Amino acid sequence: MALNTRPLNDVVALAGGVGGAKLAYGLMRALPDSAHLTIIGNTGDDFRYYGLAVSPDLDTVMYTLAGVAHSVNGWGLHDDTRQMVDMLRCYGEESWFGLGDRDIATNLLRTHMLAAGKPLSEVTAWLAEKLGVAVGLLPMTDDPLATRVDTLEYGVLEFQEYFVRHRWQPTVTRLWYDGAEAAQPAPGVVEALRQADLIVICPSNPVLSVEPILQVRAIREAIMARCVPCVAVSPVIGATAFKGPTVKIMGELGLDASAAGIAAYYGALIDGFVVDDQDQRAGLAVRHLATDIRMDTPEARERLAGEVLAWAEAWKVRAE
Ligand code: FO1
Repeated sequence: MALNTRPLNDVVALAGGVGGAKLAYGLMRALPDSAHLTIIGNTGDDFRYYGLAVSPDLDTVMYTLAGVAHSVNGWGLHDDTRQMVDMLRCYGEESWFGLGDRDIATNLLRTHMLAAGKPLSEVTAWLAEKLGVAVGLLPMTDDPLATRVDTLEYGVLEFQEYFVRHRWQPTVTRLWYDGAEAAQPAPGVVEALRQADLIVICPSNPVLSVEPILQVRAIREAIMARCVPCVAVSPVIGATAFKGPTVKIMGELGLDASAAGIAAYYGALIDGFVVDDQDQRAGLAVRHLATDIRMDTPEARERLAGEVLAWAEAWKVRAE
């Protein structure tokens, strides 16, 4: 039995929206220049908005890493305006999706490049490079894979309808991932996972943001086949999610949304779980690190990421 004792040169992080983007930013800042960071982003939230191909989670990560994300919302661009949406409202059209005017440029270019036959992974790499993002940002898949939500009040909803239009208030009765069986990992995703010295599951919603990534079978298999540590950072503190519906939706689906419940949800996918100090006595069955996991400032993101890296590096894990 050999223990993997490589230093952390290659780190791969699975990220959803705002919480994932914050830790991705921290990892980017905390890793030495010589290390490679690859972010695998969720595309289960992607949708068409009046023909525009919108990839909310990829853009949230990209804007955050580029330092241009909206400082309050976490998604969209800093200092953006909403004149296009206001004009849609004048026409009596749907205006519930607050796409910023400058954000339209990103989505126009994505739509244009996809229509010209380029895969999402290539488009994402191009956009990220133009914004000066120096880490790898890969969509989990170039294939269609859409999170769908069945609700008590409205029946089946597209993800953004559930999340934004109805502000995640409907009661979720079922969640599934359309297209998951056929979806292949985007080029570079499995290679990055195989090459990784550490895999991090960011503090994103386990069922809405991380599970779509894991539903790409080859991604789950690559993580299960790892011989390096895989650690997840909790998206909850006590009974509260940082942002969004993690606790509400997991409860509606009969899942335990406590730190211990989320660690159990990931099960054999993880070797360690990072929880808030408040949750250190939460009955965790997995090796864990308790620290302050709030990421309200850039410094806090970098500190948390640095602690995660130092912790994982120290225990050089898993028998092959
Ligand atoms: N989230 C909202 O809650 N309201 C919005 O109006 C909204 C607009 C939006 C526009 C572009 C974009 O990239 C993301 C946007 N988001 C908005 C965030 C996004 O829909 C969700 O946070 C994610 O899909 C869940 O991670």
